[in-house]
Amino acid sequence: MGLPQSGKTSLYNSLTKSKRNDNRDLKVGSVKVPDLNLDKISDWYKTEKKVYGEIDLTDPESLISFDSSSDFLEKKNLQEIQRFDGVIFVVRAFKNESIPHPYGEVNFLNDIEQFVIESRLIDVQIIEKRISNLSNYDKSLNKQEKENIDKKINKLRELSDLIESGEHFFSEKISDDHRTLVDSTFLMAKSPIMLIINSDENNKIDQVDIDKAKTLLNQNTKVLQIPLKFEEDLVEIEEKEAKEFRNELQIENNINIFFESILNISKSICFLTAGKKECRSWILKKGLTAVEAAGKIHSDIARGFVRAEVIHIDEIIKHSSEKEAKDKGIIKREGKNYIINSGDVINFLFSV
Ligand SMILES: Nc1nc2c(ncn2[C@@H]2O[C@H](COP(=O)(O)OP(=O)(O)O)[C@@H](O)[C@H]2O)c(=O)[nH]1
Ligand SMILES: [Mg+2]
Repeated sequence: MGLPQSGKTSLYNSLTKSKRNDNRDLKVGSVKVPDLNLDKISDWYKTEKKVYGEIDLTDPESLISFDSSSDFLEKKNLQEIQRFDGVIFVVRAFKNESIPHPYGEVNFLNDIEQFVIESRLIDVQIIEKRISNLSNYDKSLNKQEKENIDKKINKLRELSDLIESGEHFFSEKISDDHRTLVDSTFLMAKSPIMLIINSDENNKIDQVDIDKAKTLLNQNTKVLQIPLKFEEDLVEIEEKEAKEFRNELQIENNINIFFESILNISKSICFLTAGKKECRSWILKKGLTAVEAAGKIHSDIARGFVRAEVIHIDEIIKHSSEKEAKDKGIIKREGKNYIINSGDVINFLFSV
């Protein structure tokens, strides 16, 4: 999300390696998530095929442009937004006279303040929509059922007022009752947000301003400075040449850090399946179990789950072969409830 001309499409293009300039539609693209562990295990197995995990990235041109937030819930937007695991918020810090800024001046702290206000309005609208759906309840409901619905509606009203007044979603004023009511509802207030400051390639943002940005959004927000125009241009040239450019201009490759942050804010990890034929990285929510990880690969593997053979990437590559690791007995046998760790290499045994 972000103001028009902040660099959202540049970001989308540099990640999906596409050249999109059509601004009309909500666009979803798959992006391969770099995983150093996958590179390591593929080298170790001398694998024929290497498959990265993917995330969906949406460039929501028509989704939000701050001042049009009243249209926000129209069309298919609400449905679409419910799928999001997090928000990447892009602000403009680059100066360029020929690209107008919607507020007339380039001031990303101001843009963030507006974003925070708009986010609350979006939440209020989402909650209002829930309330209006609930209010249209079936007339045949009995008294008790109607009372329950009215109670829910009152709680939702309270929540909406609290969010509107700037209350933090996880503050004490908002109770677990309130939170449970919107458990499966997307709200900006509870969505993980990461901030990308789109700067000129030769202009380092002051740490003081970065700290201010963090405070405005919430101290935990991950903030990255990325010169997006530069990154977008790099997509078009060879990897080797791109590296040289980077070194010359001393611009870090923040794109890798970007993906780490994405996994982090969406509370996800990567685990691996590996063999000579194919090595593959899978993205999974933190804290999920072996059988849930199996289900991510195929429902049959989850259904017929027998056990998982698990070894951490850093352990297996100390050995000369899978057979050696097996013979030494360092590959563990785990059951359905084993909690998957980042970097686990897993072989699922199943029978259907
Ligand atoms: N000079 C300069 N122009 C940039 C920079 N980043 C983006 N732009 C340009 O700003 C315009 C807006 O970017 P775009 O990604 O389309 O913004 P969106 O409306 O948020 O999708 C594009 O023409 C970009 O090429 C930058 O760092 N420096
Ligand atoms: Mg755009």
